[in-house]
Amino acid sequence: TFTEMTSIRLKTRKNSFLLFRGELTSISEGWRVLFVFSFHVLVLALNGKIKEVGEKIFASNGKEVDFASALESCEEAGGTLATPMNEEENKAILGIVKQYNRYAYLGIKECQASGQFQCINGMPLNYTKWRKYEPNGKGTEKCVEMYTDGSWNDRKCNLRRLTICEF
Ligand SMILES: [Ca+2]
Repeated sequence: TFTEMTSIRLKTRKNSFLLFRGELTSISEGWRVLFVFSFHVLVLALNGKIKEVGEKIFASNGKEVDFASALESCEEAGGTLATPMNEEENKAILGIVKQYNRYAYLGIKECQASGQFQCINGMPLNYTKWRKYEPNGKGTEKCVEMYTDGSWNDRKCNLRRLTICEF
């Protein structure tokens, strides 16, 4: 038998998704059961404010809040803060930033001491899009915002920035 954590997304109708998260376990040959731990309906009828890239969906609730609140609202919805892992994902997030014309916090934070930035899930940053001369906070700017040209800036975490989640 095997068990893996998974999430299954069903697109129900235009701009609406059902998101199941749980444990996929094989019970006998050819049969698997999904034990669902969480279930969310993402009803995002927002006229193109959802972007699908590969396995990810990016979406905004349009709210501007500090980093901790943005992360919390994404997690409550069954996702996390948008974290671009490549140019294509960065462009998709940028599309939302441009629609709202607001800077957005990304799911990236500076480590406690090292001056290194990493994804909020602890994964290393293999893709970055720093604006010239950034990051420049030298430990005083622990969060990362996306500008309206798609480039990144390390920034304090207590500002109000557009919430963009990934699912
Ligand atoms: Ca900076």
